[in-house]
Amino acid sequence: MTAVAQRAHDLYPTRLTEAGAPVQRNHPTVWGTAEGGPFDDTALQAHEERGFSILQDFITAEEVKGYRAELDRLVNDQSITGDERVVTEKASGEVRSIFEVTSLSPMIDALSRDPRLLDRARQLLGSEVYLHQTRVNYMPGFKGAGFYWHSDFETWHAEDGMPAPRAVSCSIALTPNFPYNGGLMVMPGSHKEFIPSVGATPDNNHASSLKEQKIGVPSTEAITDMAHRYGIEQFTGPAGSALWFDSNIMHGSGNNITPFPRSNIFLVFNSVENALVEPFGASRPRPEHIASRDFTPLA
Ligand code: 6CS
Ligand code: FE
Repeated sequence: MTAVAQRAHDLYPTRLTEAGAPVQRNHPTVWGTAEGGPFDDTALQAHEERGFSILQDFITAEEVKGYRAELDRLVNDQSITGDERVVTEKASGEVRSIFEVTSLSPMIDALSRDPRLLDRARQLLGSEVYLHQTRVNYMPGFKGAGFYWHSDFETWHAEDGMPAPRAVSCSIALTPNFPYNGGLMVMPGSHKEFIPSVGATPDNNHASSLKEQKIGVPSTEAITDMAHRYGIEQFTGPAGSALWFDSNIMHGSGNNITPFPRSNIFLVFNSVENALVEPFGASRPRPEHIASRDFTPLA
C-alpha cells in the first residue's frame, strides 16, 4: 500500500496518520437561490442550516409500486448475478445494493432526469449537475445490516477525488421508513464540519467498504462529541418520501432485524463545477460504476 502524500491544495485532508482536528466547512451548503424555485427561501435556509430536507409524497403511490416492481425485477435478474455493480450482504449473501442502477434500469434513468429531481439538484448546487453515483438499497428484513456513522463526502473526497462538498444525495423511500427498520439517522448541522479520519486507504478498499465501512469513519470520540452538539434525527415516513441530504452530513443506519424491508433509490448529484480529479486520499480512483467520471450535464 503506497503512502499517499497529502496534496497542497487539499482543503479537507483525511485518511491521516494521526488524529486531526475537525475542519470548518469553507463552502456553502446551498449554492443556488430561491428564485424560480422549487425550494422557497425558507426551505433553502433550513437546508443550509440543517444539511438535509425531508419531502413527503415526493413520488406518488403509483410510482412507488412501479419502482418496487422494478427493484424486484433487478434483484431477480439472473444476468447481473456476480456483476461488480451488485453488492451482497456480508452475512447472508443477499443483495444489499445495486450500483450504477441508471445503466440497468431505463425507468430509474428517467427518474434521475425528472424535473422534480433535476430542478432541486441544480438549485441546491447552483449549477448544471451530473450523477456521481446511483444505487438501489434493499436492506432486507431480519438480516439487513446497517451503515456505521460516516460522511459520504469523506469517502468521495479521499477515494473518488471529489474536490469540494458540492454534491447532494436524494434517497427515495420505496418502503415505509419506520424508526425500527434500519431508518437513516442524520446529525442536523454536522455537515458544517469535516471530520478527518485516521488510517490509510487500503488498495481496492471498496471491495469491503460497501459491505461494511471501516476506513474513513470518524472516531467514537468525534461521534460522541457531535451527537451531543447536534443531536440525531431520523428519516422516517411513508414510502414515496424523499430525503435530500448534503454530501458531508454525518449519517448512519441501524441493522434491520424486523420483518419489514427498507428499500430506497439513492441518487447522488454532483455539480459539473466539482468534477472529480485524482483521489485525495487513495492510490487510485474507484471504478466508474461507483464514482462516475462522465461529467456531461444531466438533461
Ligand atoms: O462509498 C460510497 O460511495 C457509499 N458508501 C456509503 C456508506 N454511503 C455513500 C455511498 O453510497
Ligand atoms: Fe452514506
